[in-house]
Amino acid sequence: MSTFIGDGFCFGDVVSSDLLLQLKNEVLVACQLGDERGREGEVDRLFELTLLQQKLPHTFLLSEIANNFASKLIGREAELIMSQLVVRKSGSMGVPFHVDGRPTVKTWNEMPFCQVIVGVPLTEVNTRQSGNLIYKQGAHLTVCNFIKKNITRFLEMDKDVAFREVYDFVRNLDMPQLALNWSPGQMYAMHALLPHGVEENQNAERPVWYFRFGNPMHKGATGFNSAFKGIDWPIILD
Ligand SMILES: O=C(O)CCC(=O)C(=O)O
Repeated sequence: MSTFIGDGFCFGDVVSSDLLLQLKNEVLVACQLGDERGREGEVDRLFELTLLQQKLPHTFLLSEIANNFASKLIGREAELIMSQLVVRKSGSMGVPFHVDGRPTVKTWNEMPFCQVIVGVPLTEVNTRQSGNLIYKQGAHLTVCNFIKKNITRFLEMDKDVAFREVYDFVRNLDMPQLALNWSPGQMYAMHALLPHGVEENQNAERPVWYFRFGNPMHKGATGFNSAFKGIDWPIILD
């Protein structure tokens, strides 16, 4: 059985089938209203909840359920930084191992730090090569130690260069890996520093709502530094 602290991953409650049905209906609306952005060769769709939540009441309810789950894990009221519906189309490529930050922002100061990611799959995944989430068990602690050791140097570097170093470290980490299957509505949480990726999808479209929680006030170097000292990051302590 995985645990959030030891593994960097854990399952939570299963969302009720009534709610799941409503959520699936809202996905269709989200797909019409959302900001569709192709990534990795136009193979997936990504919709930012913040733009949509007024129009999607059940999705908003889901974000509150995810918030309760994240709050229990971090031991205080979790704050939603960002959320997305990620639909991996049939035929989509996989995503290599990475940790979560915002590699697209230009400087450390633009970077809100995400601490916990909650995922809610809307469909079943019961076989490999179906857009399964993969992760390296317990590797968030190794990544944390690597960043702690290099923090001063990283903060003085160009952000992209520092991130590349972290990403290279993450990809080359030789640690046990797990690929997940799930039932519809099976909520899960990952530590933001847990190396994870996604398998290619040769099967049905695979939608997952993601909710990212953290401290929006802890931007850039402040967030980075305090996070890894365990201040406001109760999951990892020295
Ligand atoms: O499940 C997905 O398709 C993407 C998950 C992921 O790697 C992420 O959101 O960081």
